[in-house]
Amino acid sequence: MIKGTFFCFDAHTCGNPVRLVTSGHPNLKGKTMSDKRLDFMENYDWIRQGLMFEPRGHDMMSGAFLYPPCSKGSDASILFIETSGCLPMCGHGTIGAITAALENGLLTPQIQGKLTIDVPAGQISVEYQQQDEKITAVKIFNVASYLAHRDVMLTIPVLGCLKVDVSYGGNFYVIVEPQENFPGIDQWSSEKILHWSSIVRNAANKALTCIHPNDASVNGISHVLWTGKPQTQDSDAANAVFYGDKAIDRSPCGTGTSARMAQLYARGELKLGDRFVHESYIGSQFVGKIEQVIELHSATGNIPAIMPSIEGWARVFGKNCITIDDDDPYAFGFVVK
Ligand code: PYC
Repeated sequence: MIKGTFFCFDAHTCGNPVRLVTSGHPNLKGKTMSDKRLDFMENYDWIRQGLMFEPRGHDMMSGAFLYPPCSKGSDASILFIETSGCLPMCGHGTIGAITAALENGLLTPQIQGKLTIDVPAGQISVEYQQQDEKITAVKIFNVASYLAHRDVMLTIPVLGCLKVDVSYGGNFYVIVEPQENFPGIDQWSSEKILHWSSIVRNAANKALTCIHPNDASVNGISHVLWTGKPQTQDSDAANAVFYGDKAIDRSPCGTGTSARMAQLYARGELKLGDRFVHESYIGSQFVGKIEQVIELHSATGNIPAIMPSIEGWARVFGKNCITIDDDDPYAFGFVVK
């Protein structure tokens, strides 16, 4: 029996996939996108599994559903789906989803060139540039981002000790910079990055508690951001962001770039107003900027934070009508370990 039919626009943001699903949305409970994310994870995760995992998706697959706005003044809401679950925020996912939605008339901005979007991690603003029918650039004004843990020593069996920071940019990231036991992403193969990433993420999650001060449902380290020398002279930094079980982000990663700017700001290596060109593992670029410096209020005190922006582009390359039929033994996908 067919459990669901999903019309999708397939796109990529600077190389990383985005599947914008435009039909088959479940009716989600809750007032905020954070509530709706929890309802989706509890009751509709089969949709994510069917659309993201093989054979309909792959290790890097990520996607988004557009929903009506939850807050006053917003134009729409986005629910993110991915191989690893439902992220509180996804930068490349937002750029791809907004591009596909605007180019196909699925969003009508109240103000030309600007949008306000509710996401599970909060409310974000978006500015976009358009040439004829094409959206040529999307700039996200992301959620407050902050350095959560600094100079943490992790002991990784076989590899040795790693000194890491943990930073939040819409998801929590362990950030590993070049050091004695890690020469930099330019010196490691993608196989090596994939091998060590889940081990480092597990070790960091065992050693540290990461809970967002204003939303306890946003917790745990989900991503590892490895750094190293950029491939091009006009990039300020480079990364390989690991997510899910086997993925390296092909884009420079929006929430990763936000987390990295928050870390560098806290360490005095970036300042208010600085532009930060961040390069992905395949050499594509996002332009980041520290737009504001703020105090993030929480029950336990104020946390110094930044309000980052990230700008990138996406291209839509296909239309897809996908069914999930429970007659199919692989209706809900599979992962090859
Ligand atoms: O762009 O924020 C991002 C992202 C998260 C995971 C993959 N990309």
